[in-house]
Amino acid sequence: MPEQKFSGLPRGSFRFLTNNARKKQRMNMQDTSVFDANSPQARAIARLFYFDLAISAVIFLTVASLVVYAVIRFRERPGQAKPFQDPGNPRLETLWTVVPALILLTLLVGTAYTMKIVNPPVVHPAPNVIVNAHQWWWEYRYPQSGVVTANELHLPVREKWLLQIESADVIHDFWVPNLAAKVDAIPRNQNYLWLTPSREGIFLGTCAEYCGRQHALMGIRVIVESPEKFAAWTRSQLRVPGKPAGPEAERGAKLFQEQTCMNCHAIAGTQAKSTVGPDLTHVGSRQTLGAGASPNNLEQLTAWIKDPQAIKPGCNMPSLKLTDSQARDIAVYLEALK
Ligand code: HEC
Ligand SMILES: [Cu+2]
Repeated sequence: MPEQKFSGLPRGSFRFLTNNARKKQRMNMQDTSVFDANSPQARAIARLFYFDLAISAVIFLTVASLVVYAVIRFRERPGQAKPFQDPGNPRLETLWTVVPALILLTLLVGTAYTMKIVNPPVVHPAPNVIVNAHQWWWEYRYPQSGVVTANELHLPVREKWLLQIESADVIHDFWVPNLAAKVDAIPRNQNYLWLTPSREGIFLGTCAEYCGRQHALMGIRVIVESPEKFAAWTRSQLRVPGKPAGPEAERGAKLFQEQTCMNCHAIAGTQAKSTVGPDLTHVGSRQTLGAGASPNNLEQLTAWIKDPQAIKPGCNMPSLKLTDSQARDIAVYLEALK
Protein backbone atom coordinates (compact mmCIF):
# COMPACT_ATOMS: atom_id res chain seq x y z
CA MET A 1 0.00 0.00 0.00
CA PRO A 2 1.24 3.51 -0.67
CA GLU A 3 1.89 5.96 2.13
CA GLN A 4 -1.48 6.64 3.62
CA LYS A 5 -2.60 10.17 4.04
CA PHE A 6 -4.33 10.81 7.32
CA SER A 7 -4.28 14.55 7.74
CA GLY A 8 -5.34 17.51 5.70
CA LEU A 9 -8.01 17.61 3.06
CA PRO A 10 -8.03 15.39 0.03
CA ARG A 11 -7.42 16.90 -3.33
CA GLY A 12 -10.44 18.65 -4.79
CA SER A 13 -12.88 18.12 -1.95
CA PHE A 14 -14.70 20.34 0.44
CA ARG A 15 -14.54 20.35 4.19
CA PHE A 16 -18.21 19.51 4.59
CA LEU A 17 -17.58 16.26 2.77
CA THR A 18 -14.88 15.25 5.21
CA ASN A 19 -16.21 16.50 8.51
CA ASN A 20 -15.69 13.03 9.89
CA ALA A 21 -12.01 13.22 9.03
CA ARG A 22 -11.06 12.44 12.59
CA LYS A 23 -13.17 9.31 12.62
CA LYS A 24 -11.62 8.29 9.32
CA GLN A 25 -8.20 8.79 10.83
CA ARG A 26 -9.09 6.57 13.75
CA MET A 27 -10.47 3.95 11.42
CA ASN A 28 -7.34 3.94 9.29
CA MET A 29 -9.26 5.10 6.25
CA GLN A 30 -7.99 6.97 3.29
CA ASP A 31 -9.57 10.32 2.59
CA THR A 32 -10.84 9.78 -0.92
CA SER A 33 -13.44 12.15 -2.24
CA VAL A 34 -16.50 10.50 -3.72
CA PHE A 35 -15.84 12.56 -6.86
CA ASP A 36 -12.53 10.83 -7.40
CA ALA A 37 -13.02 8.17 -10.08
CA ASN A 38 -10.30 5.53 -9.89
CA SER A 39 -11.08 3.03 -12.62
CA PRO A 40 -12.12 3.25 -16.28
CA GLN A 41 -15.54 2.01 -15.16
CA ALA A 42 -15.96 4.72 -12.52
CA ARG A 43 -14.64 7.34 -14.95
CA ALA A 44 -17.20 6.30 -17.56
CA ILE A 45 -19.96 6.69 -14.98
CA ALA A 46 -18.63 10.10 -13.96
CA ARG A 47 -18.43 11.19 -17.61
CA LEU A 48 -22.02 10.16 -18.21
CA PHE A 49 -23.08 12.03 -15.10
CA TYR A 50 -21.39 15.27 -16.21
CA PHE A 51 -22.70 14.85 -19.76
CA ASP A 52 -26.28 14.41 -18.53
CA LEU A 53 -25.80 17.23 -16.07
CA ALA A 54 -24.68 19.57 -18.87
CA ILE A 55 -27.68 18.68 -21.06
CA SER A 56 -30.03 19.14 -18.12
CA ALA A 57 -28.43 22.49 -17.32
CA VAL A 58 -28.97 23.74 -20.89
CA ILE A 59 -32.61 22.60 -20.82
CA PHE A 60 -33.14 24.16 -17.42
CA LEU A 61 -31.60 27.48 -18.42
CA THR A 62 -33.54 27.59 -21.71
CA VAL A 63 -36.90 26.78 -20.14
CA ALA A 64 -36.35 29.01 -17.12
CA SER A 65 -35.34 32.01 -19.23
CA LEU A 66 -38.29 31.55 -21.62
CA VAL A 67 -40.64 31.41 -18.64
CA VAL A 68 -39.13 34.52 -17.08
CA TYR A 69 -39.26 36.30 -20.46
CA ALA A 70 -42.92 35.37 -21.00
CA VAL A 71 -43.93 36.36 -17.49
CA ILE A 72 -42.42 39.79 -17.88
CA ARG A 73 -43.10 40.48 -21.55
CA PHE A 74 -46.71 39.23 -21.64
CA ARG A 75 -47.89 40.22 -18.18
CA GLU A 76 -51.39 41.67 -17.84
CA ARG A 77 -51.63 45.40 -18.38
CA PRO A 78 -54.64 47.60 -17.54
CA GLY A 79 -57.00 48.17 -20.47
CA GLN A 80 -55.39 45.49 -22.59
CA ALA A 81 -57.51 43.31 -24.85
CA LYS A 82 -57.53 39.51 -24.44
CA PRO A 83 -54.44 38.05 -26.09
CA PHE A 84 -54.74 36.26 -29.38
CA GLN A 85 -55.93 32.65 -28.84
CA ASP A 86 -53.75 30.48 -31.06
CA PRO A 87 -55.65 27.36 -32.23
CA GLY A 88 -52.35 25.53 -32.81
CA ASN A 89 -49.12 25.78 -34.74
CA PRO A 90 -48.05 22.54 -36.50
CA ARG A 91 -44.48 23.74 -37.06
CA LEU A 92 -43.96 24.64 -33.42
CA GLU A 93 -45.59 21.45 -32.24
CA THR A 94 -43.39 19.33 -34.48
CA LEU A 95 -40.37 21.19 -33.20
CA TRP A 96 -41.15 20.65 -29.53
CA THR A 97 -41.83 16.98 -30.12
CA VAL A 98 -38.77 16.27 -32.23
CA VAL A 99 -36.26 18.21 -30.15
CA PRO A 100 -37.07 16.48 -26.82
CA ALA A 101 -37.14 13.12 -28.63
CA LEU A 102 -33.63 13.79 -29.94
CA ILE A 103 -32.47 14.84 -26.49
CA LEU A 104 -33.87 11.65 -24.97
CA LEU A 105 -32.25 9.62 -27.72
CA THR A 106 -28.89 11.26 -26.95
CA LEU A 107 -29.28 10.42 -23.26
CA LEU A 108 -30.20 6.85 -24.15
CA VAL A 109 -27.20 6.40 -26.40
CA GLY A 110 -24.91 7.86 -23.71
CA THR A 111 -26.36 5.52 -21.11
CA ALA A 112 -26.14 2.42 -23.32
CA TYR A 113 -22.55 3.29 -24.30
CA THR A 114 -21.60 3.72 -20.65
CA MET A 115 -23.28 0.47 -19.65
CA LYS A 116 -21.23 -1.33 -22.25
CA ILE A 117 -17.98 0.06 -20.82
CA VAL A 118 -19.00 -0.41 -17.21
CA ASN A 119 -20.60 -3.82 -17.37
CA PRO A 120 -20.27 -5.64 -20.68
CA PRO A 121 -22.29 -8.86 -20.80
CA VAL A 122 -20.55 -11.80 -19.13
CA VAL A 123 -20.70 -14.79 -21.43
CA HIS A 124 -18.54 -17.47 -19.78
CA PRO A 125 -18.19 -16.24 -16.25
CA ALA A 126 -14.87 -17.13 -14.64
CA PRO A 127 -14.98 -14.72 -11.73
CA ASN A 128 -11.76 -13.68 -10.03
CA VAL A 129 -13.61 -13.02 -6.79
CA ILE A 130 -16.91 -14.32 -5.49
CA VAL A 131 -18.46 -11.71 -3.26
CA ASN A 132 -21.00 -13.27 -0.93
CA ALA A 133 -22.98 -10.76 1.12
CA HIS A 134 -24.19 -11.70 4.59
CA GLN A 135 -26.11 -9.79 7.23
CA TRP A 136 -23.85 -7.75 7.93
CA TRP A 137 -20.49 -8.60 6.48
CA TRP A 138 -18.88 -9.60 3.17
CA GLU A 139 -17.21 -12.85 2.29
CA TYR A 140 -14.64 -12.82 -0.51
CA ARG A 141 -13.53 -16.03 -2.20
CA TYR A 142 -10.79 -16.08 -4.82
CA PRO A 143 -11.54 -19.27 -6.78
CA GLN A 144 -8.22 -19.30 -8.68
CA SER A 145 -6.00 -19.15 -5.59
CA GLY A 146 -8.36 -20.50 -2.95
CA VAL A 147 -8.08 -17.49 -0.65
CA VAL A 148 -11.10 -16.86 1.57
CA THR A 149 -11.37 -13.65 3.51
CA ALA A 150 -13.90 -11.18 4.82
CA ASN A 151 -14.74 -7.48 4.62
CA GLU A 152 -11.44 -6.36 3.09
CA LEU A 153 -11.14 -7.00 -0.62
CA HIS A 154 -7.60 -6.99 -1.96
CA LEU A 155 -7.15 -6.30 -5.68
CA PRO A 156 -4.10 -5.90 -7.89
CA VAL A 157 -3.81 -2.50 -9.51
CA ARG A 158 -4.57 -2.06 -13.25
CA GLU A 159 -5.87 -5.59 -13.78
CA LYS A 160 -9.35 -6.14 -15.10
CA TRP A 161 -11.13 -8.38 -12.64
CA LEU A 162 -14.55 -9.93 -12.69
CA LEU A 163 -16.49 -10.00 -9.44
CA GLN A 164 -19.41 -12.34 -9.00
CA ILE A 165 -21.87 -10.84 -6.55
CA GLU A 166 -24.31 -12.96 -4.60
CA SER A 167 -26.00 -13.11 -1.23
CA ALA A 168 -26.39 -15.68 1.53
CA ASP A 169 -29.54 -14.20 2.99
CA VAL A 170 -31.37 -11.02 1.94
CA ILE A 171 -30.78 -8.50 -0.84
CA HIS A 172 -27.66 -6.39 -0.32
CA ASP A 173 -25.83 -4.12 -2.71
CA PHE A 174 -22.12 -3.93 -3.39
CA TRP A 175 -21.08 -0.33 -3.99
CA VAL A 176 -17.64 1.25 -3.98
CA PRO A 177 -18.32 4.62 -5.63
CA ASN A 178 -14.67 5.36 -6.45
CA LEU A 179 -14.29 2.13 -8.38
CA ALA A 180 -17.46 0.89 -10.02
CA ALA A 181 -21.19 0.76 -10.44
CA LYS A 182 -23.65 -0.44 -7.81
CA VAL A 183 -24.56 -4.09 -8.10
CA ASP A 184 -27.28 -5.86 -6.15
CA ALA A 185 -26.40 -8.99 -4.23
CA ILE A 186 -29.43 -11.23 -4.57
CA PRO A 187 -29.95 -14.66 -2.96
CA ARG A 188 -29.76 -17.58 -5.44
CA ASN A 189 -28.70 -15.26 -8.22
CA GLN A 190 -25.37 -14.14 -9.66
CA ASN A 191 -24.60 -10.64 -10.78
CA TYR A 192 -21.31 -9.55 -12.28
CA LEU A 193 -19.11 -6.52 -11.98
CA TRP A 194 -15.98 -5.61 -13.91
CA LEU A 195 -13.39 -3.64 -12.05
CA THR A 196 -10.01 -2.23 -13.11
CA PRO A 197 -8.62 -0.09 -10.29
CA SER A 198 -6.26 2.48 -11.79
CA ARG A 199 -4.25 3.37 -8.73
CA GLU A 200 -3.18 1.88 -5.44
CA GLY A 201 -4.95 2.88 -2.28
CA ILE A 202 -7.84 2.11 0.01
CA PHE A 203 -11.33 2.66 -1.34
CA LEU A 204 -14.38 2.52 0.83
CA GLY A 205 -17.88 1.47 0.06
CA THR A 206 -20.85 0.19 1.90
CA CYS A 207 -23.89 -1.96 1.43
CA ALA A 208 -26.30 0.17 -0.59
CA GLU A 209 -29.54 -1.75 -0.16
CA TYR A 210 -31.23 -1.67 3.21
CA CYS A 211 -30.76 -5.14 4.66
CA GLY A 212 -31.62 -4.95 8.34
CA ARG A 213 -30.40 -3.56 11.60
CA GLN A 214 -26.68 -3.26 10.91
CA HIS A 215 -26.97 -2.23 7.27
CA ALA A 216 -25.08 0.98 8.04
CA LEU A 217 -22.18 -0.99 9.53
CA MET A 218 -21.68 -3.23 6.53
CA GLY A 219 -18.63 -1.51 5.18
CA ILE A 220 -16.58 -2.51 2.16
CA ARG A 221 -12.87 -1.81 2.19
CA VAL A 222 -11.04 -2.34 -1.08
CA ILE A 223 -7.27 -2.44 -0.80
CA VAL A 224 -5.68 -1.95 -4.21
CA GLU A 225 -2.03 -2.99 -4.28
CA SER A 226 0.83 -3.47 -6.69
CA PRO A 227 0.88 -6.93 -8.33
CA GLU A 228 3.89 -7.88 -6.15
CA LYS A 229 2.17 -6.86 -2.94
CA PHE A 230 -0.99 -8.57 -4.04
CA ALA A 231 0.90 -11.79 -4.76
CA ALA A 232 2.58 -11.58 -1.35
CA TRP A 233 -0.80 -11.01 0.29
CA THR A 234 -2.24 -14.02 -1.54
CA ARG A 235 0.66 -16.19 -0.36
CA SER A 236 0.24 -15.01 3.22
CA GLN A 237 -3.50 -15.72 3.12
CA LEU A 238 -2.89 -19.27 1.90
CA ARG A 239 -0.44 -20.04 4.69
CA VAL A 240 -1.91 -22.36 7.31
CA PRO A 241 -1.22 -20.77 10.71
CA GLY A 242 1.37 -22.52 12.85
CA LYS A 243 1.10 -23.48 16.52
CA PRO A 244 0.05 -20.63 18.81
CA ALA A 245 3.09 -19.06 20.48
CA GLY A 246 3.09 -18.33 24.19
CA PRO A 247 0.81 -19.40 27.06
CA GLU A 248 -1.94 -16.81 26.40
CA ALA A 249 -2.29 -17.76 22.74
CA GLU A 250 -2.22 -21.45 23.63
CA ARG A 251 -5.00 -20.96 26.15
CA GLY A 252 -6.85 -18.85 23.58
CA ALA A 253 -6.58 -21.53 20.89
CA LYS A 254 -7.95 -24.10 23.32
CA LEU A 255 -10.81 -21.82 24.38
CA PHE A 256 -11.63 -21.17 20.73
CA GLN A 257 -12.14 -24.90 20.22
CA GLU A 258 -14.03 -25.35 23.49
CA GLN A 259 -16.36 -22.40 23.26
CA THR A 260 -18.99 -22.21 20.54
CA CYS A 261 -16.75 -20.15 18.22
CA MET A 262 -16.26 -23.27 16.09
CA ASN A 263 -19.96 -23.45 15.31
CA CYS A 264 -19.71 -20.31 13.24
CA HIS A 265 -16.09 -19.71 12.26
CA ALA A 266 -13.32 -21.41 10.34
CA ILE A 267 -9.59 -21.34 11.02
CA ALA A 268 -7.45 -23.32 8.56
CA GLY A 269 -5.46 -26.13 10.16
CA THR A 270 -7.93 -26.55 13.04
CA GLN A 271 -11.21 -28.31 13.64
CA ALA A 272 -13.07 -25.04 13.04
CA LYS A 273 -14.64 -25.22 9.59
CA SER A 274 -17.96 -23.39 9.79
CA THR A 275 -18.80 -20.62 7.34
CA VAL A 276 -21.65 -18.98 9.25
CA GLY A 277 -19.38 -16.09 10.26
CA PRO A 278 -16.23 -14.59 8.72
CA ASP A 279 -13.24 -16.87 8.15
CA LEU A 280 -10.77 -16.09 10.93
CA THR A 281 -7.68 -17.84 9.53
CA HIS A 282 -5.94 -14.50 9.01
CA VAL A 283 -8.16 -12.18 11.01
CA GLY A 284 -5.06 -10.53 12.53
CA SER A 285 -4.11 -9.20 9.09
CA ARG A 286 -7.30 -7.20 8.72
CA GLN A 287 -7.45 -3.50 9.46
CA THR A 288 -10.94 -3.48 10.91
CA LEU A 289 -13.38 -5.75 12.71
CA GLY A 290 -17.06 -6.32 12.03
CA ALA A 291 -17.05 -4.86 8.48
CA GLY A 292 -15.57 -1.55 9.59
CA ALA A 293 -17.38 -1.42 12.95
CA SER A 294 -14.09 -0.91 14.81
CA PRO A 295 -10.35 -0.81 14.18
CA ASN A 296 -8.55 -4.11 14.61
CA ASN A 297 -6.15 -4.16 17.55
CA LEU A 298 -5.79 -6.27 20.67
CA GLU A 299 -8.02 -4.05 22.82
CA GLN A 300 -10.82 -3.86 20.25
CA LEU A 301 -10.57 -7.54 19.44
CA THR A 302 -10.84 -8.40 23.14
CA ALA A 303 -13.85 -6.11 23.44
CA TRP A 304 -15.44 -7.67 20.35
CA ILE A 305 -14.99 -11.24 21.64
CA LYS A 306 -16.29 -10.23 25.07
CA ASP A 307 -19.37 -8.47 23.74
CA PRO A 308 -19.85 -8.03 19.98
CA GLN A 309 -23.35 -6.69 20.69
CA ALA A 310 -21.85 -3.65 22.39
CA ILE A 311 -19.87 -2.79 19.25
CA LYS A 312 -22.36 -3.88 16.61
CA PRO A 313 -25.80 -4.25 18.24
CA GLY A 314 -27.98 -6.85 16.59
CA CYS A 315 -25.14 -8.53 14.70
CA ASN A 316 -25.30 -12.29 14.27
CA MET A 317 -22.55 -13.07 16.75
CA PRO A 318 -23.93 -13.54 20.26
CA SER A 319 -22.24 -12.32 23.41
CA LEU A 320 -20.80 -15.51 24.84
CA LYS A 321 -20.39 -14.32 28.43
CA LEU A 322 -16.67 -15.02 28.59
CA THR A 323 -14.54 -13.65 31.41
CA ASP A 324 -12.15 -10.78 30.64
CA SER A 325 -9.15 -13.04 30.74
CA GLN A 326 -10.77 -15.65 28.48
CA ALA A 327 -11.65 -12.98 25.93
CA ARG A 328 -8.14 -11.61 26.11
CA ASP A 329 -6.52 -15.02 25.64
CA ILE A 330 -8.63 -15.67 22.55
CA ALA A 331 -7.83 -12.19 21.26
CA VAL A 332 -4.08 -12.78 21.68
CA TYR A 333 -4.47 -16.03 19.75
CA LEU A 334 -6.53 -14.45 16.94
CA GLU A 335 -4.48 -11.27 16.66
CA ALA A 336 -1.41 -13.42 15.92
CA LEU A 337 -3.19 -14.99 12.93
CA LYS A 338 -1.71 -12.67 10.33
C1 HEC B 1 -23.65 -17.91 16.20
C2 HEC B 1 -22.49 -17.76 15.38
C3 HEC B 1 -21.22 -17.20 15.99
C4 HEC B 1 -20.54 -17.62 17.10
C5 HEC B 1 -20.93 -18.74 18.08
C6 HEC B 1 -19.35 -16.82 17.17
N1 HEC B 1 -19.32 -15.93 16.14
FE1 HEC B 1 -17.86 -14.61 15.76
N2 HEC B 1 -18.96 -13.81 14.25
C7 HEC B 1 -20.16 -14.28 13.82
C8 HEC B 1 -20.70 -13.42 12.81
C9 HEC B 1 -22.00 -13.59 12.07
C10 HEC B 1 -19.75 -12.39 12.65
C11 HEC B 1 -19.85 -11.19 11.72
C12 HEC B 1 -20.52 -10.08 12.47
C13 HEC B 1 -20.68 -8.83 11.65
O1 HEC B 1 -19.67 -8.23 11.27
O2 HEC B 1 -21.84 -8.42 11.42
C14 HEC B 1 -18.68 -12.68 13.57
C15 HEC B 1 -17.52 -11.91 13.67
C16 HEC B 1 -16.44 -12.27 14.43
C17 HEC B 1 -15.17 -11.58 14.41
C18 HEC B 1 -14.81 -10.39 13.53
C19 HEC B 1 -14.29 -10.89 12.23
C20 HEC B 1 -14.02 -9.82 11.21
O3 HEC B 1 -13.21 -10.04 10.33
O4 HEC B 1 -14.62 -8.76 11.28
C21 HEC B 1 -14.36 -12.22 15.30
C22 HEC B 1 -12.92 -11.88 15.62
C23 HEC B 1 -15.12 -13.29 15.88
N3 HEC B 1 -16.38 -13.30 15.31
C24 HEC B 1 -14.64 -14.16 16.83
C25 HEC B 1 -15.43 -15.10 17.51
C26 HEC B 1 -15.00 -15.85 18.64
C27 HEC B 1 -13.64 -15.78 19.29
C28 HEC B 1 -16.05 -16.64 19.04
C29 HEC B 1 -16.14 -17.58 20.23
C30 HEC B 1 -15.88 -16.99 21.50
C31 HEC B 1 -17.13 -16.37 18.10
N4 HEC B 1 -16.73 -15.44 17.20
C32 HEC B 1 -18.37 -16.99 18.14
C33 HEC B 1 -20.80 -15.41 14.27
C34 HEC B 1 -20.44 -16.12 15.41
CU1 LIG C 1 -27.44 -3.41 3.48
